Amino acid sequence: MGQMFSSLLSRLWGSKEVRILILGLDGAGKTTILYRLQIGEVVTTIPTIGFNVETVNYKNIKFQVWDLGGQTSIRPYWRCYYTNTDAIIYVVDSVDKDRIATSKEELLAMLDEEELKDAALLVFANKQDMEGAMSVMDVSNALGLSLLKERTWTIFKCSAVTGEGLTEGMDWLVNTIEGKK
Ligand SMILES: Nc1nc2c(ncn2[C@@H]2O[C@H](COP(=O)(O)OP(=O)(O)OP(=O)(O)O)[C@@H](O)[C@H]2O)c(=O)[nH]1
Ligand SMILES: [Mg+2]
Repeated sequence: MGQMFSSLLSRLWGSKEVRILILGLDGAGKTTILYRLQIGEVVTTIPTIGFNVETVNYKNIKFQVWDLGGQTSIRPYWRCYYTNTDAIIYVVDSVDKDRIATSKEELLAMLDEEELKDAALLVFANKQDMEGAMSVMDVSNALGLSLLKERTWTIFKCSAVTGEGLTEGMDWLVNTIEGKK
């Protein structure tokens, strides 16, 4: 009853909290994106050992955003955070052609997890401000996104440094989550 009441209240006030995970290889730009979304600025980051968690308010929705470290040794711990995840933001360094295959492997392994079967997937082809960045189409093909079955997904090009593309991605998340309510 209490739960029903609080869910009614949160619907009335539009304060539904949405749980988001930001995943991707180390150096992809996850932490930079998190703080760009939260405070609107480019912060100086250090590699994340463990996680950062912040609340991002966007279009009347409260996003609880978990940014997990992407180093090889830390990736096995991603699964500890999967429960109750509404959406995944998967960040790719579009300049890092050498590791795009690794990024694909990690993405597919993560999407195989039962706990994430209903989570929407937003891919950010990040670092588009840099010379030699793969196009959004190239990143999409390299990750094999078109082969994903029964997954609500999209990909946007973006730059955490210029801010390009981040709003478009967040708008897609809002629409997708509103549609699923
Ligand atoms: N030019 C450019 N640099 C970026 C962009 N996004 C992130 N960076 C830089 O890339 C480096 C790594 O960014 P982080 O946000 O720390 O990467 P991360 O994905 O959190 O890495 P881990 O915490 O190790 O998993 C930093 O030097 C950022 O300033 C971008 O869009 N353009
Ligand atoms: Mg980080």
